[in-house]
Amino acid sequence: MLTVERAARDIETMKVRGAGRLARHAVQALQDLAAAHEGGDAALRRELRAAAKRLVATRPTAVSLRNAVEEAIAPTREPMNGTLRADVLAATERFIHRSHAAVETISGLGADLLGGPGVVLTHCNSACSVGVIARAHERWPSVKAFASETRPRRQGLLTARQLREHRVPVTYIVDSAVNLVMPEVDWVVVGADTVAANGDVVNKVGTSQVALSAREHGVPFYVAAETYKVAPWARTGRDVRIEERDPREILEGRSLPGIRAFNPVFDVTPARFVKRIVTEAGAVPPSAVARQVARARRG
Ligand code: RI2
Repeated sequence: MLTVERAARDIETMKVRGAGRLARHAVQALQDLAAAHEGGDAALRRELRAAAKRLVATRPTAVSLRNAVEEAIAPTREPMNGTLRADVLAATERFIHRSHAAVETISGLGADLLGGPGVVLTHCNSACSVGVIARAHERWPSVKAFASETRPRRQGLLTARQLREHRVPVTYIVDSAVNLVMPEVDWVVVGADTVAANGDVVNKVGTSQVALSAREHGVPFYVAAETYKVAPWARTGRDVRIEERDPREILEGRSLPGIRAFNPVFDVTPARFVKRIVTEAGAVPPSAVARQVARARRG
């Protein structure tokens, strides 16, 4: 059984990371809580609300986490069909299933968008982006990739390994080599932690620099993200709180007396740098993503 505290720690320490994965991890903990509950609805409602608060606070920027948790505990506000326990079990199961399916759909739609062989660059480690690149490589075996290191946690290594498992030829580069290799790149594909209503994209720090370089070189910049990463309440990326983590992550054991270290985890890529956002509901220009998601949520 995955306890709420254990899931919260896994997410806080980034043992579990990647906006989609951590959303599912949190939802799994809520499902396990409901499954093990032996009391009545009122007690379960209280426990679920407290658990949701704890889980959402772990990674403040990831709207995926907040939206997923809200969906999982929606039956505490609006009863569905059965007992609260049965309703939460159904809601959590539905979210986990739908979020896996969304990655699959996005992989196919993203590959359609690339539309042929070429070189893709990605930043950080996004299941959606890896899916798009792997699917494109299945269709056009000469597809190749660059994975940027992504300091300070070097999630680019995970990306490089995952692409290799899919047999995609991949070149691992340091973040500061992105602009140098951009002339060899045909498309950039990155994931997102949060997408604002105007299409601004909040993703791993450094993403906006990759976008700047892509724009300078005329390389299309695509974002692959499930609809539950869209935050209608954030008018622009400026409305999203950017998580700052312990500066020791960037110092890697060194001490720099008298020097302030600043470790922001995400940055905002303006919508105007983004050519298309690929969700499971289709690929749209960033200005259309909020409407698309509202339509998808209405069913
Ligand atoms: P998927 C990650 O955040 C990265 O910023 C990545 O681009 C984004 O989540 C989306 O990943 P972190 O958890 O959901 O590493 O596409 O801070 O896997």
